[in-house]
Amino acid sequence: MAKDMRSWIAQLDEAGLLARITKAVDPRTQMGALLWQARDRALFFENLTGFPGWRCLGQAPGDIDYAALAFECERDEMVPEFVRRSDVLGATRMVSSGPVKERVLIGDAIDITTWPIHQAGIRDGGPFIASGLMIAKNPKNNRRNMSFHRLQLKGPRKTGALLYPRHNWLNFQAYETNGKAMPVAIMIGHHPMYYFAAATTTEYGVDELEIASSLLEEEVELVKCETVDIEVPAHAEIVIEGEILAHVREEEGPFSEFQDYYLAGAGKHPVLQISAVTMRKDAIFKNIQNGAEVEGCVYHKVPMSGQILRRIRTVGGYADIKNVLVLPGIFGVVIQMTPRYHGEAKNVMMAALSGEYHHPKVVIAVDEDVDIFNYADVLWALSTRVNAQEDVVVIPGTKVHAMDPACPQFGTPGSPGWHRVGGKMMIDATKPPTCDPDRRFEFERLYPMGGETVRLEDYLPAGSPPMRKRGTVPARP
Ligand SMILES: Cc1cc2nc3c(=O)[nH]c(=O)nc-3n(C[C@H](O)[C@H](O)[C@H](O)COP(=O)(O)O)c2cc1C
Ligand SMILES: [Mn+2]
Repeated sequence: MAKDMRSWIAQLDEAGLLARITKAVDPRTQMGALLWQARDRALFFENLTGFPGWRCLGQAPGDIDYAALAFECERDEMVPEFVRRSDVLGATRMVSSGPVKERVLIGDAIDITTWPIHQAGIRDGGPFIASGLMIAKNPKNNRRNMSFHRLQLKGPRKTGALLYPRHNWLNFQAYETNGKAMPVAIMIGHHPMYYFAAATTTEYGVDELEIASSLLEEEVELVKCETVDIEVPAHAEIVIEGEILAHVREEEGPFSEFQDYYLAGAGKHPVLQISAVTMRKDAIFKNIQNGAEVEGCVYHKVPMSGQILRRIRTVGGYADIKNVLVLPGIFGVVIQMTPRYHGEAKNVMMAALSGEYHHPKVVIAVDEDVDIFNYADVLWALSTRVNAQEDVVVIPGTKVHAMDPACPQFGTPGSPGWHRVGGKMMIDATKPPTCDPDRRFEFERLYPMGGETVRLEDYLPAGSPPMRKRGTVPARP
């Protein structure tokens, strides 16, 4: 059976990570706050004020701590597991029909203003679909690309579309320079592996549906669209078909974005005109709350960490990289590694700062004895293992993410020249390398006497509350 959003809901439920909300919730005024607060479980809304018959899923996963459930591994293993699964592209297969074709709506039968699209943040320019995975083709070779593009609700068959200058923007440029609209299909609601795949940036021309297949470890079944020449997953909840109009730009934004800010990116953006909708007869809507540490960012953190891990482990032919974790707001990256030579950590960090993604501008290398999922531990390494005059390097005048408000902007959002320029920083907070064992030994972390056998729980009075995690004894290095 194909893995889809319903099998994922069942998996979350079984793991005790799904809360069913039967009390009435207004997506336009209340859902954003509820999703924001649900950091350690997914929410399944069954009663939506103003949207009878609809159900919605959000924060699924809302935190990196339980995103690993989708990969069926431990949290610390998730990024290496992403790399292992996506090392070889998977496959897609055409099928004649599927659940996403249970209802077919064409033209004026469509009214997306009746969908439970939520308003995420107080300054958002209205409700946005943040869960839409847009599939478009390069008209020169017909290769597919799938990526997230926020869609601002603008009418029954119309939305805005923010195409950040990456692959679908390149595709759109290929159509628009010839005066043509870009046909697109947008999928809403599927297994989270589609979301991790859509947030993966790799070489232009690689089909993210094949990445989804490799992450799912099964073939992805596709069906033909009704009004555009595009193939879409047969087991999605909803598919929107339409076109991004040529030479049309309209005010779009602001929107709750990945850095936890609203304004960067707002401006004049392309417009989607909808021609068809296909969906399951009891379709479940997918709402994504975006921000520095909510569901939207989880989808970025795993593939970005994975793509960086894949890239840096080949620096110098081999580097001993243990793990990578992108920080909240996703402009920062922590690399966990065992440096073998003087200067090796800097070589690795340079590679991490200039990969496929535009976001990384601060990279911190720490040693294998630092818990990169514990920001306090990372800051401890930063403050006890850094000699700032040699371990901190700033590279000025690099191209940074166009939605990084800390750096000056060139061009305007929605125009071909849109970008920002600023500094990138690397901080070597590793211990001296293994080739210098005496110096390295000076940084051995202290370990409590008796720590291998003595446990405080066994000495506390019966019925005492459990110790908080910070007090547990780490494994002996
Ligand atoms: C929740 C979420 C929302 C996103 N919104 C947008 C968006 O509005 N516009 C955009 O161009 N990219 C957006 N992205 C980023 C892209 O999907 C992502 O960087 C992807 O790797 C780009 O695909 P590409 O490399 O094929 O161009 C979003 C990502 C996530 C996780
Ligand atoms: Mn792509």
